[in-house]
Amino acid sequence: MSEVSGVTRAGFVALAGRPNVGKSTLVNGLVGRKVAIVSDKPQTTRRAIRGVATGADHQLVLVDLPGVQRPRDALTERMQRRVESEVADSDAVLFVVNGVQGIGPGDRFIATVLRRAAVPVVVAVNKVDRIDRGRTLAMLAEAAALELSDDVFPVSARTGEGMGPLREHLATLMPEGPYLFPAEDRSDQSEDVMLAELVREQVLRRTFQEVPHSVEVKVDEIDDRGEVTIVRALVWVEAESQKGILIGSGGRMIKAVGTAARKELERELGGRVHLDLSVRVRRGWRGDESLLDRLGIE
Ligand SMILES: Nc1nc2c(ncn2[C@@H]2O[C@H](COP(=O)(O)OP(=O)(O)OP(=O)(O)O)[C@@H](O)[C@H]2O)c(=O)[nH]1
Ligand SMILES: [Mg+2]
Repeated sequence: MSEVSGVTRAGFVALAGRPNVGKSTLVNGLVGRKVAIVSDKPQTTRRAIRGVATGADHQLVLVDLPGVQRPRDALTERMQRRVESEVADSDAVLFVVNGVQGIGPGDRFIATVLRRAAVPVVVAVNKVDRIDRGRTLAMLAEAAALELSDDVFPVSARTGEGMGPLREHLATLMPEGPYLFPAEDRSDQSEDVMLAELVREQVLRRTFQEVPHSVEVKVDEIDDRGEVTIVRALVWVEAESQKGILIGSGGRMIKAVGTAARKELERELGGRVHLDLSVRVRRGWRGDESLLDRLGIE
């Protein structure tokens, strides 16, 4: 073991921020591999996913969280409760703001919650690849004016700019101690949930308005037959009309989702995949507490 001589630090970093600011993209960047799905639709992340980033002398367990917003149903209520409990249990919070949009009331609300939590906060001003230097400096000043933290980092989760210094700094905030996960681990997600999320990501890319929020994917079967792995997944929607949209005229939409998702599954599993998708209407699944339990959204 290389750690015998030196001190190691390990702990939990919870990612907080409004929907769509780039929390999941940042987690993937820090981990160095895709562990969380990403989309341009708010509320992409529904579960608290742990991504593990292990360095020479530190391990960050990054807790990717749903974006903070006003709850609308049992699903979003659970998501918000989870954010608060994960923040309270973490060793540091990475508060992510969107450099393109500036700091708004939603960010100020989150800042109030984080102040109460009494956990050290680091602020990341993300998406600096989309803004010029003057605007970046103005954003850093706005973030510092929240008076949450003296540690404000400009980053681009997309290009990787600024990620090294951010990571080094987060590592200094972790308590001394042994690693919490094996160094080769990247995520705590079960395989069936990861595969279902990769299918949902492809649905999110192709749908609009209420449809992305109404879709959940559940993988029912993963059958490894050697030369090919057969994956069967159910795509739930909340209404017949949404089912029509997802299937598309002549089945074109579901075929496009299936083809793109199969490629992602093949990358993830490292081999050939046969993906079988069925679309089902399941009215009100977002309000069904026992179903949310079974889906592991808690
Ligand atoms: N230009 C640019 N886009 C980014 C960057 N980081 C994330 N994005 C984009 O921002 C959108 C949202 O990214 P996500 O990582 O899904 O955001 P999130 O904060 O996890 O969103 P929720 O899970 O909905 O709370 C996606 O379209 C990303 O590609 C960045 O550094 N630069
Ligand atoms: Mg996310």
